Amino acid sequence: MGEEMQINNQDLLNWVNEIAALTKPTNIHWCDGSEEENQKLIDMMIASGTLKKLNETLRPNSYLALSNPADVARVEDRTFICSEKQEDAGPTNNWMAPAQMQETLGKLFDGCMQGRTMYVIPFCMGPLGSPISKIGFEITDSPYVVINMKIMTRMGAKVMALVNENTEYVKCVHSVGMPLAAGQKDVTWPCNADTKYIVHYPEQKSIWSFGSGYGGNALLGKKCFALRIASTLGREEGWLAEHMLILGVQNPQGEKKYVTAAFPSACGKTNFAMLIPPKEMQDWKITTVGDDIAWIKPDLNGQLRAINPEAGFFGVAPGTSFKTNPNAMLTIAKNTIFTNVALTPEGDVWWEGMTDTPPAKLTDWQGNEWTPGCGRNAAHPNARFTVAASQCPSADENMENPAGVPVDAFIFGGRRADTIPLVSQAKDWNTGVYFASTVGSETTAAATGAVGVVRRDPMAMLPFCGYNVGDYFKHWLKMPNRVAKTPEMFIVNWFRKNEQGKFMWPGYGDNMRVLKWMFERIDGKAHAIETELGFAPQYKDIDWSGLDFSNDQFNAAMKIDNEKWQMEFASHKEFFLTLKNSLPTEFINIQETKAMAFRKAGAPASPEATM
Ligand code: TSX
Ligand code: MN
Repeated sequence: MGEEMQINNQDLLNWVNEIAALTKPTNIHWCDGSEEENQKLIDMMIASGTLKKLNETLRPNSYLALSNPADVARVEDRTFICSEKQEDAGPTNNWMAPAQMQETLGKLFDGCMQGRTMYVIPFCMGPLGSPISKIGFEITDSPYVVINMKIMTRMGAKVMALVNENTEYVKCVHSVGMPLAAGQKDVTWPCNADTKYIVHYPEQKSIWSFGSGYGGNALLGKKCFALRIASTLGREEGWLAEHMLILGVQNPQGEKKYVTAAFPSACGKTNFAMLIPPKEMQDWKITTVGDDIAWIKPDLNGQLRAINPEAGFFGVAPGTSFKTNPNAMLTIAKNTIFTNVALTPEGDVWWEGMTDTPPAKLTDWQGNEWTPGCGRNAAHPNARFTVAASQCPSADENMENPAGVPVDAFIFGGRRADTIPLVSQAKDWNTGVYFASTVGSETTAAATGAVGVVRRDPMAMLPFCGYNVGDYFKHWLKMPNRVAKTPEMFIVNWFRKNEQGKFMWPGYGDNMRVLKWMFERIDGKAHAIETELGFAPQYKDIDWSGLDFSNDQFNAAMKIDNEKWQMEFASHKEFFLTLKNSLPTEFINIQETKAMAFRKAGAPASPEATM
């Protein structure tokens, strides 16, 4: 196995030895990424009870892991950006001085891998050999992390072969934070129930994670590297690391464009990335490059090009069905790791929203017997599937292209019951960036207790920007200096509701109609009217074939309500105040100008207004 791999980097060897000396594992294993290695780890985890093999006929080569109930999601309040200066972490990140954090972590990591094997995972974010890709090494004491990293990244000997004495790489250290004393029996999901730290050192380009084995806390290539550290690298090197899906749109003439789209959580990013056009628009085709993260860089001609740094999908299972996302259901038909979903008596998986009628009997995500109406969730709401992107029926032909795909448009959206119209196109780059910085979703009871409060999530990056968010906005505003032509910018809202509380827009596959208008706008072919928010389609500008959607319904979904927008701009100002003095002056100007325009247009007649 790993013994045959060449390690041509002294700094790497020194670092691995240093971490081993600190964490004191029983064994060290260099991962080669081979099938044999993967199978050995799976067999070991089946024997230990961490994994259960699913029914080979119903769900070939697939496995179920159930986590500790105290370890089910990312821990944002335990996530830190440890830059030398607090100002560089900005007003939206937790910060601690690097020296102080190192002292804290030094104690926690001392001996934390005792009784365990330390795995060294060479991995590449992005296609091998791409000028946009980056290499990382994750040291972990979790075999579950290793088999997930094999799916989510390019991993093992093929990455090691690219490493020489000069290779730069991101150092990632992960421990579940539960050492085993001699003879102590392990648990099926080791973690540290009391202490968790997700720590980023943006100046050292290193990541330390302690106490959790779940998702973004433990698969350090994803949110920690590909967003928090990469956003910092992007700012230094002149590119963008974004929380965006990437999809291809092909028209009936075979012309193709690529768009990237940022949405906060629970807006259906994976569904949008795998969209199937309505029956009557089957001559349009949507293909998937990525569902979560995009690295976007100008090429030598000044064309922005995007890669998906990930090789797999780590998707939320609940809500995924043959109705909401057939491509995802087909993707996870085999070779998939499921975490915290329910188990059927036949040895298949189930989760809320997968079928209209639940099975009569299940084992729930905590391993307990479950029947419909028992009052508990069968699957945890944040239950996940881990699966190779290459298995997706809508996988784009350029998914593995080291050159990436050209970006023709950026889409930004949130989940808003009112105010935000179905679609608008920004008039210029700066107003597009402004609107992107103010997107957000209304809170649901589950998240905060307060219902209907807008939680702003700039570019869907609030939990993922590795530096000062004001500097991040300024970086976006500078992009026109780096590219030959800036992509078009669109703001969408699939989630507007009418007075009866019903969604106004059918969403899902019908979003193709909006994408078609965008496609033709990019070509300068589609008609639009000018509004206070930019450009907007009229009813006649949208393809309605096969959908019963009236002019009145459309106008309601598109309505720009003057009073609501006065409140909206006031709320932008409030949000900007929380970002303190890091905000670009461009935003303040846009806020003031737009707020004034809506006040003038909507103000009741008054002596002042008539002067
Ligand atoms: O993913 C969604 N998208 C994007 C799809 C390409 N969802 C699910 C969000 C939760 C993850 C949506 N939900 C979308 C959407 O466009 N729109 C809605 C709201 C909606 C929900 C149900 C219906 C219509 C709209 N219709 C019926 O229930 C029949
Ligand atoms: Mn995400």
